[in-house]
Amino acid sequence: MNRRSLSGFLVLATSCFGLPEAPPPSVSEVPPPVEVPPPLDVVPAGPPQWWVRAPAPGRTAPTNLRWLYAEAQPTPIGDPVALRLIGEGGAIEAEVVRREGGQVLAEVQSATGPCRGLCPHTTYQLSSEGKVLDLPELMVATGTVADRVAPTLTSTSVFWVGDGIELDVFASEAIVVRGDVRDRHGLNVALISAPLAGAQVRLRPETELPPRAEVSITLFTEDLAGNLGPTIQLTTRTPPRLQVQIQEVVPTALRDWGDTAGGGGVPFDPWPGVGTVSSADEWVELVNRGTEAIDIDQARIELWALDGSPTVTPLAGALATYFGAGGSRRAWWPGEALVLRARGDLSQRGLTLELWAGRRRLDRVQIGSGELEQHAGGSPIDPQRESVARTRSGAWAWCAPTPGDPVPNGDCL
Ligand SMILES: [Ca+2]
Ligand SMILES: [Ca+2]
Repeated sequence: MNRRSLSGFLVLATSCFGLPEAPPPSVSEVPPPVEVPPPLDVVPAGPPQWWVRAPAPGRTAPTNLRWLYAEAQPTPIGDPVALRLIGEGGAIEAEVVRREGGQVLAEVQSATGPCRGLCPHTTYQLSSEGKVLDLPELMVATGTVADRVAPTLTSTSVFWVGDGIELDVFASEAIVVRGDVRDRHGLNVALISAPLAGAQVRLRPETELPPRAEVSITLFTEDLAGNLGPTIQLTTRTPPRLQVQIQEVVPTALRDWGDTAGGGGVPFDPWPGVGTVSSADEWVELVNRGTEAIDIDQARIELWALDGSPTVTPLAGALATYFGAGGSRRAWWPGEALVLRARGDLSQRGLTLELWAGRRRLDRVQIGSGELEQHAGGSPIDPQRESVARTRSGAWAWCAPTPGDPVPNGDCL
């Protein structure tokens, strides 16, 4: 499966207003999903291939083009510092001003070509460091006109992703967005955008923001021809810091934890049933080690089970959950254990479990035979101790299962 996870996000109420020259952008209800890291994809071998992303392929570029957004995969070694647009009448320079992975945003140096900008009705090829990047997607073709019309923004929203914030900006055409996050105490963090230009841009702070902080955000927008769009100012509150730990893993269930028959009808509580035992009885126990209750719908925490058939289980989408101290999806109490049935089956060994909240990994345990693994896994060596659990010393051992009890187990081998 694709190991990149797709997450939806919750929109937070924000105050959001434009400057007098522009109508206020509306706050959208449901931002579209976006790819969140981690960097687990296999990087294709060979020299980088380039694509022009903006101006969009197949659309004519204005003759006063200022911004060019191109992407290379894999990321070139030694990022380019300049691109060159080569047309029939001559070449025009484009200086790379922003880089993010293989993405580059280049500013067209309009004084360098023969036409004070791009020449009309001309098809340009890109080159980098003297080498023409000669794929069809690399063409930039101009029409006859310059773009003098400012972009309009259709919506702006800010939302929580894990314990960070991100923003979406939607515009009437491809735009470049710059911005920063500030507070009253001197905080000043730049926003970085992905893509670097587009009609839909997602922004996130370059560095972590303090938790539970009142911050103000300013966004400056312009279109690809450099026409300034609205400046957006909004205020929001950052989310609390998430601290969640993996406490127990039962990758080889020996009891009917899912209560197929009997067991009180509460799956994954400390009283297993007497029915059939299968992989559906496997579970993972997490503990909220933070100081505040977690709304698991809002926090967007994901459990990644990386084995022969990797799965991603958003906590809000677990096949079954059991809150050990009466908590709920809206309020997973501080110190409370949450037992969940993840998607798919867990391998007995060669299993890495990771907890992700947005772009931050909260915890990880590796079960297998390698040097980095915390526990060897395999079949339980004692039928009473089928749980791979974090002990009081922090080591991992076969322990008697205690689903719903956050206290590390003393009954271990
Ligand atoms: Ca039960
Ligand atoms: Ca427990």
